[in-house]
Amino acid sequence: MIEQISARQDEALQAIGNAGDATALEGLRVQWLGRKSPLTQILRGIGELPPEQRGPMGQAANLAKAAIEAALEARTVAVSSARYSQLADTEWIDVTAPGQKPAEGHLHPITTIQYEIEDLFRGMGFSIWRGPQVEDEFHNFTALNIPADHPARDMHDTFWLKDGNLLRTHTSAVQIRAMERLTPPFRGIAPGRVFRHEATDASHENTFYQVEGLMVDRHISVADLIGVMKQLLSGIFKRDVTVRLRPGFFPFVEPGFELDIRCLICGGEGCSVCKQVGWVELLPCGLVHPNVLRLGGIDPDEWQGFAFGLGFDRLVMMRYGIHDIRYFQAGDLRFLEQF
Ligand code: FA5
Repeated sequence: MIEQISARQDEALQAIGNAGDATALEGLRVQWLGRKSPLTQILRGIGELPPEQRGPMGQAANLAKAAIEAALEARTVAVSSARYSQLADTEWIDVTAPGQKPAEGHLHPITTIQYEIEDLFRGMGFSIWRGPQVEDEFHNFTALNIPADHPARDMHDTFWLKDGNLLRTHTSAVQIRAMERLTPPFRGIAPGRVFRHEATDASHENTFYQVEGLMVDRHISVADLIGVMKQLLSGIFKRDVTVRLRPGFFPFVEPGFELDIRCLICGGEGCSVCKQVGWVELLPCGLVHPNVLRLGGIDPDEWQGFAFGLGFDRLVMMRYGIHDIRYFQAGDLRFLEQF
């Protein structure tokens, strides 16, 4: 019987020594130490043996059990350390290797310049106003001193909507909304999208961006207007630019001016962007017409104002040397990824 125990023990130790993983070892533990294992059966039957055999048999069975437990323990440690060293060979990462930059989007160059302009004007105490893109005739034309039969309406080719409203042709409509809402003195800018039913070319789009500026206070003069325009252009271009001011007609300002910038694409030599004249019309402006102040509920004898309407698209073109406005909305990533 004792030889039988020893043979079983040898058999168990050999199987344990050959086990390759934790699952196999668990199976062997159940097989050799579980309730139905041969050693457990022997230990259970000891009570039925003659008394003189019980001690040696129990001792032999317990020793065999302890040897099997120790072998299982040792093999478990060996198997798991072998597994970890294998993992270290196959599943490692170099934490010092440079990461891979995920492709990420960025702001459109027109949005970037809009934010810059907003910051510049906030620094000069201007508020930022928003107005609706679908406007009514009153705010887009009539209140801006452009009556129904006025030829100035022809300058804006308008997208009319079936309900009689229109897509705003300029951000000047927001001037009127500001005057209706605010009590002077006030100053603000209104950046946004505008729409004109126009044939497109290198410098004309049918959807483009403007920023309107309006300041209403006592004793406002052309000198205030020029001062703010200079701050704006030096803040945007961060270099010397040549500008010229010439008379310009807009029914909502008097006097009205056109501020042109010497073309930064061709340096004034003449190109398709400046239509070969060397100057790009950038910034119409002027002192707010008394009629407009009146229609906005402001007394022109007490308050004066200046206003301007800057086209963003052309500004971005000048800044980055872009020779065709149509790139902005073409959705071509090869263009957009350059910013
Ligand atoms: C106006 O829209 C006036 N509301 C501006 C104004 C405001 C004058 C306040 C006086 C006082 P104009 O139509 O010239 O003006 O347009 C203003 C600017 O928008 C232009 O100088 C130009 O930079 C830009 N712009 C005009 N039409 C287009 C177009 N089709 N595509 C791209 N930019 C344009």
